[in-house]
Amino acid sequence: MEVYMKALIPAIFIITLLAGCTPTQTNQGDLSPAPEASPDAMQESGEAMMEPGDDAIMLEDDEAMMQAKGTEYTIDMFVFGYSVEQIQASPGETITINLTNSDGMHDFDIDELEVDTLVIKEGETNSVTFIIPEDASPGTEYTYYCSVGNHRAQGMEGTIVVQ
Ligand SMILES: [Cu+2]
Repeated sequence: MEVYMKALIPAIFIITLLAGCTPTQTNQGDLSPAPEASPDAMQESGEAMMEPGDDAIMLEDDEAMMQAKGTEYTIDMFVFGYSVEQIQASPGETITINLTNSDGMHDFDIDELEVDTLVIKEGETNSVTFIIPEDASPGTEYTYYCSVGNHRAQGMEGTIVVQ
C-alpha cells in the first residue's frame, strides 16, 4: 500500500500541473493520498516539472505540505497570560500546543473546538492537539483562555486566526 501511494503521488501531482489546476486543501476525505505520505517525492517531481511562471503553484503546494505535518507551538503560562498571544492557522491544520507553566495554576481552553485541558501547576507540562475545521473561513478567530479563577478577566487569553 505504501509503495503504491508513493508511486501514485508524483503521478497525481504531475497531472495536476499539466491540467493547470492549483492544489486545493480539500483532499481530506476524498480518494487523494494525504500529502504527508511522501513529501520528498512531491518535492522532487515538482521541481522537475517546474517551468517559468509556476512559482505561485509551487508556493501553495509547499504550504499544503507544511500543514499536513501539523504545527507545534510551545506556550508558557504565567500569572496572567500566555507567552504566545496569537497563532496563525489554516483550515484543516493540525495544531499541537505544548504547555509549560512557570507560575500559578492554569489550563488551556478553546470553547468552539472543545479543547479543555486539565489544570496544571507551576513546573508541570501538558500537551493538547486539535484540528482547525476544514470549512473555517479566513478571518475566523478562536479564543484560547485560562478557565482558572478570574485569570481570563485578567487578560489570560490569546487568539488563533484562520488565514
Ligand atoms: Cu490561569
